[in-house]
Amino acid sequence: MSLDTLSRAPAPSSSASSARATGDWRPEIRHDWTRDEVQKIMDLPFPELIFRAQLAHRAYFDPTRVQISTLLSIKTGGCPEDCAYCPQSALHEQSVKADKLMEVEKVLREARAAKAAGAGRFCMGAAWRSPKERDLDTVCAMIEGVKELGLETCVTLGMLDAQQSQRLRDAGLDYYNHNLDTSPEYYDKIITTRTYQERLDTLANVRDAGINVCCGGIVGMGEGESDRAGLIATLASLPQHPESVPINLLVRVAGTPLADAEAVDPITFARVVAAARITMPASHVRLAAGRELMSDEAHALVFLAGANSIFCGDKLLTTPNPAEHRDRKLLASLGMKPMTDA
Ligand code: SAM
Ligand code: DTB
Ligand code: SF4
Repeated sequence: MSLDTLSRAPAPSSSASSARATGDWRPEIRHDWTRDEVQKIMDLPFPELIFRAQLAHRAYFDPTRVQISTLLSIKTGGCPEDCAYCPQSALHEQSVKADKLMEVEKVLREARAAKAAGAGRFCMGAAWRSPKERDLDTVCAMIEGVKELGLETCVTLGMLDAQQSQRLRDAGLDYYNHNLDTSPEYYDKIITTRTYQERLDTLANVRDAGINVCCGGIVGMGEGESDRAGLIATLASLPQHPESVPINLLVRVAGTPLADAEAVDPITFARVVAAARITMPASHVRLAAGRELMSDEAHALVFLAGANSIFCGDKLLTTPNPAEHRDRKLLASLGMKPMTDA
């Protein structure tokens, strides 16, 4: 979908009852986005950018619906990787306390509560470089149990080889989350213990096993505009777009090397989300970490920019997330609803 194609798109109809206001028009799904093209999109005058993001969004989704995921840390802390943003790295001066892998029954209790609270997808995260075989047995049991509750399943366990990916698929896993985090060029300022190529290899293994891919990155780690464009261009040029694209606003955690990173304003953040929406129009774009400190107005802006997924529940993995009642009130005030609601 070129900028030209987008500008030739039909104007939305004025019918309030038509959620997909662009009728049958669909922006072309491309896999050859360049950083320059993405940069040009991100730099558009804001009203133009939001209009284009809305056109792309409405061609594939009902813009009043939000996909709700719940996150649970099934194995917290003690991670051998050195990701500069992460409070779970054992290599940072002040990291969270390390726990053992949770018991299956305890995880299923949390999943039942998430379902009762309206979640459609249950995501389980482990602070591992990659899973050990014995741990994978337990995670597979968790996946089977969560699926039986009628929830979609997602796990994020670090690097996976082809065989591990297949085992997870056989257990019924729907999504695997593994982020690229930033541009290829900025990556080694943030992580030195695993390479960008290793991340791409894990994504290919997951894809080849037939699991849906959840892959995005983080804004606010001191990267430049060109790195943000580089991240989106890399994601949008994968052979198949990730079905879910989490865009995290850095949660600046004391004791991590990025604790004092310069804050990114909501307009800059919304520009990145809009670029993700325009370049990957059929994907769920998630407003992921960073919502706790975002105003309702900033949330509204990011939804207008094309985000249509959030994590609900008062905790992400180790850091706070808005309370459930705040999210319920926010969605109601915007006239938006969870995708699973009638
Ligand atoms: N250990 C696994 C891995 O890194 O692949 C899975 C868990 S890891 C916490 C999942 C993702 O959470 C990271 O790739 C990163 O994008 C995001 N994340 C972690 N800490 C964050 C923070 N402080 N702010 C924003 N996003 C963060
Ligand atoms: C993703 O992109 N964001 C989520 C999920 N995938 C696993 C994690 C956010 C973690 C924020 C820091 C924390 O709570 O530890
Ligand atoms: Fe470990 Fe994942 Fe945190 Fe990196 S992001 S330190 S791999 S838990």
